Amino acid sequence: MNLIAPTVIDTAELIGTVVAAVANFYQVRLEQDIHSSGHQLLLCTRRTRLKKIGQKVMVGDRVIIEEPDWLDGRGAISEVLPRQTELQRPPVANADQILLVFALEEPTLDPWQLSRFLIKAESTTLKLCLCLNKSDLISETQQQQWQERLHQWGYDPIFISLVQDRGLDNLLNYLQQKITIVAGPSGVGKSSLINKLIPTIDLRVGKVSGKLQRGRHTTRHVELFELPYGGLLADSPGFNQPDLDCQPANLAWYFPEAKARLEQESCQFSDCLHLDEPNCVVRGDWERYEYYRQFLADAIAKQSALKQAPDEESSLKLKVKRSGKQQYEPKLESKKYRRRSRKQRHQNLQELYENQSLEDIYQEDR
Ligand SMILES: Nc1nc2c(ncn2[C@@H]2O[C@H](COP(=O)(O)OP(=O)(O)O)[C@@H](O)[C@H]2O)c(=O)[nH]1
Ligand SMILES: [Mg+2]
Ligand SMILES: [Zn+2]
Repeated sequence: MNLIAPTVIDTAELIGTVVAAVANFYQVRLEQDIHSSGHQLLLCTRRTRLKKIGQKVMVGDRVIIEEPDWLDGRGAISEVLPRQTELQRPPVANADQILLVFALEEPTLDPWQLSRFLIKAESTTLKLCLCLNKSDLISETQQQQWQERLHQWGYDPIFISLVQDRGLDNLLNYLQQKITIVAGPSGVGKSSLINKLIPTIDLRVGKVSGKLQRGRHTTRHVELFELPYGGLLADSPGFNQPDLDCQPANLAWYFPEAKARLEQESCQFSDCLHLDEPNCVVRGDWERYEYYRQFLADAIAKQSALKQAPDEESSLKLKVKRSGKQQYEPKLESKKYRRRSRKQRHQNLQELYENQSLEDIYQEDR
């Protein structure tokens, strides 16, 4: 135990990773072990200088902390170190990979929905790992069929069952020492998986994120959870039907089976969209070619809709509905920056989650 509070600290060297963010508060896990007898986590604000230059702080950012108050576990973020990667949805910096989780049953694995998520994940620069849960609910034969089918798509999924504790060691190998975004539709076992891998946390399991339950615990905020042997996991609930907002010309590259063709040969036209153009090397009898055509139509529609309404872009956002219809919706209006009361500054992050309104949470980052 360190009974004497250190008087001189080289604060320039104090570096940590932001593991949670709510409004103007950031929870930072320190990399150094020197103060582990006191606080490994500091609740931090952002230096005014950073606000002035418009430097945002994201979950996953490595930051420099100044003026640590070891007694209260407080500090101030003075600098954000350069990001290796940056995702907007969910907003996470420095993630290494995406762990895409689907269930084989309950809900039944839907190849179209799975493909939407796969394409979305492929369109980031992050590595992708596909994990299929609830293998206890299907037969060996069915599992093998999925394995072969997905192999044709270009994937080698990890089959797991959380209720039977199957396949988890295999999965852990992928997660250690990495920042991983856990993604997938609701009900597939993402929260159960995180609870299993990190026994000290207790995420709510079995909640379907319907309209009324889209509270900030379940959908809006991102938090990084630390694996017992190193590595961070981000739960990213709340996107059930990812938007395909990629460039139409890039779409084929997000299908591994099409990408393999493009890497071997070229289409006659460099801007080939692989529809009816002559001498196209992508068009063909691969299983997901029809999905490619549908997703391409979505991507083109979305792009031309954005072009038609450039002025509205700032106050409106384009949403693609489940039906495929597009619609502009107003973005959340951000409130003016408000000074926080002393009481509020002394709340901990957990209380803040409970008390903040959505607008407050988003006022800063819009
Ligand atoms: N049969 C079966 N059910 C599971 C398994 N893993 C999770 N579940 C159940 O699936 C439901 C949804 O789990 P949850 O973790 O909330 O999914 P999330 O919405 O993706 O976070 C819960 O009722 C879990 O108990 C599994 O391996 N097998
Ligand atoms: Mg969940
Ligand atoms: Zn082509």
